[in-house]
Amino acid sequence: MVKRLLLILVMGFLLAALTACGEKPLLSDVSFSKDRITPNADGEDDVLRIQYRLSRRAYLSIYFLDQAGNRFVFRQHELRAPSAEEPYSVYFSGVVDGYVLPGESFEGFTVARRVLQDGTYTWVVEATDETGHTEQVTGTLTIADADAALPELRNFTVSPPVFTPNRDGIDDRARINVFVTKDYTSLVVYLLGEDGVRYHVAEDERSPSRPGEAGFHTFDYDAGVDLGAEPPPDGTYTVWAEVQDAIGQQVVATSTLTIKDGGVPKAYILNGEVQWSARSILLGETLYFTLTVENDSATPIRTSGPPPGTVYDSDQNYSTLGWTIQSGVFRVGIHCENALINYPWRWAVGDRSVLVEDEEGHLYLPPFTRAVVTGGIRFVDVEGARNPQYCWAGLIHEDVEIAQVNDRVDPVFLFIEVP
Ligand SMILES: [Ca+2]
Ligand SMILES: [Ca+2]
Repeated sequence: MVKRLLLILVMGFLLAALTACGEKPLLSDVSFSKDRITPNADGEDDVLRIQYRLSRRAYLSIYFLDQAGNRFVFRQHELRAPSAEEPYSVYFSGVVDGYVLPGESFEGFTVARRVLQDGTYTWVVEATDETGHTEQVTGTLTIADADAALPELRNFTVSPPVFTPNRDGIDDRARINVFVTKDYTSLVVYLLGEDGVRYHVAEDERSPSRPGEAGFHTFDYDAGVDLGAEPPPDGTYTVWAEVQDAIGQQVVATSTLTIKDGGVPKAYILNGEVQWSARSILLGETLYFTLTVENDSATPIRTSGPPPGTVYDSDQNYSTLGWTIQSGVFRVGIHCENALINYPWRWAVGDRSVLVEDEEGHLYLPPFTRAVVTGGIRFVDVEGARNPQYCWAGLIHEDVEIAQVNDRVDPVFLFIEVP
């Protein structure tokens, strides 16, 4: 008697549950607009539309099973709100999450999105509500003439692995190279920081292959410093290369790049002030100057000799003293109107008491540091027509610029008396 009552109760519950489901299926109106597509970007049968309706909040999956039962994922357990008046609608171009075929292995890149290989598949649209109740609808889809070649990324390299974008002429740029095996619609390279911020890297205009074409592509990265922007903070970044072909296949490759001592150097002659030893000298005498250089940035500024205190003869210059121009180096220079070259007399922006030396022997004025620079020019002849002539100081960023504020600083109207 008790057993029988229980049975009736259980049957009653089952009936109620069935009725509830029958009234309101979780998943309904599922349709694929085509049962065959040819994903090859020729404009014919390249895409189909998938529609479905959800009666309540659910996790939705759409996947494909090949004849052997291998699963290819288009949507994986994604939370969806109940359908409003219109059903959900999504285009499908044959491209699913990346997968690897039997016997296949890729070196140096991974496949993020890949087209289904030609064949017949069972499609499955599946919804699971928050109680764990699952419903699915299935059908058949044929893939034919798929353009299944992958846009492979080969030999993705970043060099040097550590670079110092600070305009000191040493490792200021990183070069990123990659070979793409197929014509593509987009190729992007960016640095990704641990905080999730992306820094885009532009393709070099001198890249051997045109954008969009298979071949060798190069990217030149200065961290923005050339345009005066502060580079990303020092640290190690993941460098991503992402390529996508016309049918939507995506291949990615990663490497790392470390930024060190990055920054925009800013240095000035303090107060734009130069102390000159005289306004009038006898031929054969020396004009001395004293000024202070200030590194007003968080970046060390590089310099080279000769050291402060050096006295030039007026017919000498930095080159004849053996201190040729080096790209990225800051030096104090003196120029007089009669000089034949720009700022012929140059000095390091400090002496050993304030400069620091790196492992390779390069000298730097540390961040937020001042240094007194002195020197002299002994006038051995009066070249040129002008006497008196203007002489002035400058702070030269060699092969980069002489900032306006650092050019023609505090001129002296110098008379050289010829006995
Ligand atoms: Ca097609
Ligand atoms: Ca550098």
